[in-house]
Parts: sequence; C-alpha cells; structure tokens
Amino acid sequence: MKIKENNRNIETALTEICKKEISQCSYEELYTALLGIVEEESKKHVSPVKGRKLYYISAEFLIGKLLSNNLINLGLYDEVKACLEANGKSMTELEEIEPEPSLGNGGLGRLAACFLDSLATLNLPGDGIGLRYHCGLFRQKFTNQLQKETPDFWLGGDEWAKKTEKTYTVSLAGKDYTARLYRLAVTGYEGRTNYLNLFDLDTIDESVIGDGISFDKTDIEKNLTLFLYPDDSDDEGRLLRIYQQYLMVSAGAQMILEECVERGSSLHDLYDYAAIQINDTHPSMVIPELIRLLCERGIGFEEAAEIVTKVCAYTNHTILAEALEKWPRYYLEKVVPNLMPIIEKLDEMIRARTGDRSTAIIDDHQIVHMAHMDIHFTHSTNGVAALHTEILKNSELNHFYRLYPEKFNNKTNGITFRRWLLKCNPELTELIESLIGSEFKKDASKLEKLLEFQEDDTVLQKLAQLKHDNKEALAEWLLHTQNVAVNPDSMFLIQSKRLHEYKRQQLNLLYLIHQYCEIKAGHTPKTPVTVIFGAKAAPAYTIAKDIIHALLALSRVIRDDPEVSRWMQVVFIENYNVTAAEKMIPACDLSEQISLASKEASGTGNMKFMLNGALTLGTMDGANVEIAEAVGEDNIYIFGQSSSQVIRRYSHGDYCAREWYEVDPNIRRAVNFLTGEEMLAHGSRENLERLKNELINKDWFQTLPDFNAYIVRKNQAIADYALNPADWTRRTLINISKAGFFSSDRTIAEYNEEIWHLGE
Ligand code: 26Q
Repeated sequence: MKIKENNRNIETALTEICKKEISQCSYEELYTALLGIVEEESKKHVSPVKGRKLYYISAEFLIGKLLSNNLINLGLYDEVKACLEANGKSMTELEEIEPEPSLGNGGLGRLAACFLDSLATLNLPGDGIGLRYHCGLFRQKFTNQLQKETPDFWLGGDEWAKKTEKTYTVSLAGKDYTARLYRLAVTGYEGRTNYLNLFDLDTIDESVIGDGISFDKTDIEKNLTLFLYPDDSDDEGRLLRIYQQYLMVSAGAQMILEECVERGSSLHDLYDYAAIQINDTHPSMVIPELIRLLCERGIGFEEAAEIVTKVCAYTNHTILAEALEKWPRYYLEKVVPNLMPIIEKLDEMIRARTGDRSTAIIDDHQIVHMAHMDIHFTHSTNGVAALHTEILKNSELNHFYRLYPEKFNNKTNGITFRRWLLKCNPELTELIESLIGSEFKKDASKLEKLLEFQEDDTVLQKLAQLKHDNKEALAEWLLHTQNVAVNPDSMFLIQSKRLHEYKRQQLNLLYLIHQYCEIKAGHTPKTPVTVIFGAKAAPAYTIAKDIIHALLALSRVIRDDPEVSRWMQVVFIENYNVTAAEKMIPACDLSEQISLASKEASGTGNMKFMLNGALTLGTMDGANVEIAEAVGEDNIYIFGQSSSQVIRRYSHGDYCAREWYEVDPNIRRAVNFLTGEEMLAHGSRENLERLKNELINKDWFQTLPDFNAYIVRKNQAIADYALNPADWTRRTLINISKAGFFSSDRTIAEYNEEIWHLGE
C-alpha cells in the first residue's frame, strides 16, 4: 500500500483493503487494515546500517499499544483520525481493540521502550533484543480486596511482531532447542525504522497453565516463554528465569554475530560493527556466551574477552541488594553447562587482576555475581540518575569504582515525548504548539520558551481548563472501565508505579488514615481530594499485597462514610498498565514520588507527570533531585530525610520503628487504625495485622520517620492548590517548560556520544 507515493489517501486505502465503505467496517477490520498500512509505511524508513549498530538487550520492553503511536510517528495520525470521524468511527474505540503487549513490569521495561523510540527518532541504528512472552506480566484482579493474578493472553489475532523464518539453536541443560525470531518494526518520529527482535519457542503450550498463573515449571519445552518473571520464590522458578535469560542471550548473540559477519566483520573487528547495552543483570550471560561463540569461530580466549569488553556496556537500575542477581554455581552448572567453564576462566582473570574478594565473580560461597561479571567485562557501567550514580560510585559499587573509575558514568533517564505528550495529551500538545511552534517535538529543550507565558492569564486559563478536561476524561474512563465515579472538580493526587515497600505506598496509606481521623475530628481539608493508585505487586511479595489490601479496604471505609467521602475518595485502579498510565498522567494535579531517599534509582513516572502539568510531592531521591534543581524549590514539594541521612541510619543499624510508634501519637493512631473495627469491617485480620506488625517491628524503608513531614508538605500542597489556583497553574507551566531535559532523546544522545558511537 503506497499511500503517499500514489497520492492515494487513507480513505481510499482503507476502503480498498476492507473492500467496503469505512462506515460499514467493524473496528476489528479497520484495525487489521491500519496495521497493514503502518507495516508498509514503516518499511519505507528502513535504511541500511553503516558502521556501528546498537543492540539493546533487555528482559523487558514495556511498549504499550502501538497503533496510534506508530501513526503519529509516521505522520498519519491526523489523517486517519479525521477519516474515521468523517465516517462515524472513533479513534478511541478503535484503540480499544488493540491488546496491550504484556512484555514488561515497570520502569526498566518502559525505559527500554522509550529508548527504542528515541533511537529511531534520532536516526540511530539500534535494535532491541528480548523475549516474546505469551502471557507476559500477569493481569491483576481484585477479589475481596485482594490481588489475584490471572494470565494475560495478549497474543492472538493480528500482531505487530511478525514471525520470521530465522531460527537459532540454543542448548539448555545439554539439550538443543530452536529459538525462533519474531520482529516488530519500531518507527521513529519522522525518523528511521529499527526493529525489536523477540525470541520464542514454537513448542510453547498455553494449555499447561492451571489455576491463576500456576504451571508446571519443569517442562521448559512448553512453558519457557509463557510468563515474564515467573514466580522465583522457589528453586524451580529461579531456574526457569535462567533458562529464559539464556534463550534470549544465546539467540541474540548468534543473531548479532551473524548480522555483523554479513556486513563484513571478521569478528576481530566486532567493535566496528556492534555496541551491546546490557539492561540490568538479566542479560548478563551475553558476555560469556559471546566469548564462547567467538572462541568457537577461532578467536583465542583472551582476545575474545577483550573484544566483548569493548563491545558491551552495562546499566545498573537498582541498588536494592535483593534485586542484584546472584546465582548458586550449581544452578548455572545445570542450566548452562557450556558457559560455566568460561565464567570460571573470567573469574580466574579477575583473581589475577585484584586481590579484593569483594569484587569476585564467583565468591567463596560458590555464588556467581552477575553484576560483578558485567562491571569487569564491559567498558561502561552507568547509573540512571545523578544521585544514583553517585551512590553506586561512593557506596554500593565503591570497590569497583576504585578499580575502574573511568568505566563509571551517569545517564539520567528520560521519556519519549511522542507517547507521553503527543499521544497521551493531544490537547496540551496543541496548546504548546500554538504558543511556541512545533520544534519542541524533536528538540525538547525548546519547551523553555513557555516560560514567557508565566504571567499570561489567558494562557494560564487555557492550561487550567485543559487540565480540567483531562480530569473529566479520566473520570469517564474510570466509570467505564473500573465502575467508579469520581469528582473532576476535586484535586487529583496520583501514585502509580509497581508496589514495593521502598516506594512507600504504605506512607500514603498512613496519611490517608490520618486524614480520615482528622476529618472525623472536624478538621476538614481545604478542598476535596481524589487519591488514585495504580500498582501491581509481585505474586510472591506478601507485604506488598497486604498494602494493596489495606488501601482497598480503606477505600471502602471512606466510601461508606458520608462525612469523610465528601472530602476524600480513594481509588485503586485494577491492572495498572501503559494504557491506564496514558489516561491517568494527563489528569494529575499532584504526582506522588515518595520513595525512601537513596532507594529509587531514578523513576520515570515522575518525569511523565511533570511534563503533563502536575506538581511533584517527593523525596530527594532518584531523578526527583534533578527535577527539583530544574524547577526550583518553589515549584515542587520536597520532604523527608536525605539520602545521606538514610544511608547513615542503615550503616549504624540503629533505626527502631517501635520507638517512633511509641512516642508519636499521630503515628500510633494511624498504625493502630489498620486493625481497628472500621478496617476489619472490610478487610481481613490476617493481612492487616501482618502489615501493622511489619510497620511497628521492622519498617525497613523508614516510613515512620518521614510521616509527619509528609503530612505537613502534602497538606501544604492541597492548601496551595485550593487557595491559589492561578498560581498553581503558573507553577505547572514552569514544570512543563523545564521538562525538556527529561526527554529520552537527550538521554539517548548522551549514551551515543559517550558509550556507543553509532554509525561511526
Ligand atoms: C531480579 C532477581 C530476581 C527476580 C527479579 C529481579 C528483578 C526484576 C526486575 C530486578 C529488577 C527488576 C526491575 C527493575 C526496575 O524496573 N528498575 C527501575 O528502573 C527504572 C529505569 O531505570 C528506574 O527509573 C527505577 O528507579 C528503577 O526502580
């Protein structure tokens, strides 16, 4: 279908493909037809690779729905939308047909998706390599105020990722399996087309899934790519993770070498053809695998290790000890017997290089540390926000930093403005364009031009109206998808992200209980608020699930109490995903980024909310620090302990939650409420008691010391919003205008200049 060249418009193309009038077509037919049109159009932007090409290997790519995004990037969106509307069809309804690809979990996966968009937009040759999970991350359902996991069968029907004839043999536990390549075109905004390469086995059998998301974990021929991060609370689950990882890296490494050889590489010069970015430790086995493949092709071990070190770079996304992958040696001996001798040799090389056992690849307890292998055998280790990189250098990875100061660098995360502004907030995009032109779409720093309009009442009024419209749209979506009615005239406070104790949804919970008690005592807030959560908890993460339970129970307590519900409503969105985020973010007034300082490596939701005109209530953590610097202290609400205070408290080991509980009546009242009669009327005693005990006896993420500061700051934000709305809007304008730095185009340009050197 050659649309532009043949001068045929979308209308003719659609009618021709569907063989009937558009008004007579079902949405399914239109979706299929448009998918074909996008495919043809994106092929036109494929161009041969010269010089170095990037391979971004990641266990997750949280790409979101693709139709509208691709149409925007190809410059077809407006035409398609107008054409549909002229024929009585709605773009919104069409979008609902598309299942959301379930290929990621949270930040790290979404970042990978933003990066693919920016690479293609900046005309850089860069592909993704990952896995084609059949059910991906679970679908979240709430029953009796508890999270239940069900499989998300997102595949089937028309798919963006096309099956290819390319296969690679991968040996798992000594047995050969055939990995098949699926390819998904990644369109750039007025840029080139790259690919996301996803591997799968032909033998996967969805019928082995039993109750919920349970399945026989041992039958890898049938289950290997069924789910993303299968439950790793037992040995079998952990082994399955390693099987998955090796399928991805072995097939990926073979594909990379094949492509480079086809383009003329002798493999000795691999560096001139490939740059490989290892997205956290999940793809770390690509290092020994590439060495193995190079040796098989006649290169000596030492040279192979050198080539791989030059080609590969590693990104660290977390400092939480439990997320740093380390595997007992016997796991690897079982799953990847071919790699173990190579990992041993690498370990020996490091023993010869340094006597510091804390940087060993295989430690004295026969545990293999994936991150250690990454740092030793790549040329670059980067953190994802300035503070995070400093913490890596000065504490978490200090011994490595001393060995290789030149390897450490920072790349503050970013988000693609195409999805997180153009796609999710077309009204704001239009307003910005009417004020400063369209350059900001490809050069985000141009948003600063908006500062000129700080005192322009007409602009501020338009901005306020637009926020209100977006809140009405979210209210309608909530009614339609979640069956809850919310008041768009209230202030919208949103905390949406994975459920984890370090992100401290429990701090928000305690605040809400506090407010409930205050309202009951006659102290009403300055304006009604709607507090919206979106979060999935890992299936085996008990306390995280208890926090969800408590929030759902509290939501009912409030709903059933007219005295309180006039002022406060709590909504927990079921199955939070990219699609939900696109509805929520443009409607937010106050963005909650309240992780314990030092724990959130960067955060990227914080950037999305800022770009869409929310103010941030946050701790000095991750990229919040850089957001605060960009907007200035008057335009953000910061509270809580600093990262150095937190780190000190951990190192002294002298934090005692119970002491805080015992001396502070506010804390005691809120924590005790968890198992009071109101909550027990809607929640389960077992879950609520467990959470209460956790807070009093452990509180590993120091919720209680930040509690009072959080209350004060949050109530200040609510009062400012209520009492001085014009000034609030002015401050949201400042946030939007300062969001340019957080474009993933800037991040990718930095990776390219300092790590990849693509196309050279
Ligand atoms: C590791 C071992 C065993 C089981 C699971 C894991 C595991 C799985 C997923 C460890 C980490 C992840 C995902 C991490 C993640 O999403 N990190 C986020 O990355 C974002 C992008 O850089 C940052 O903005 C967030 O701050 C960070 O939390």
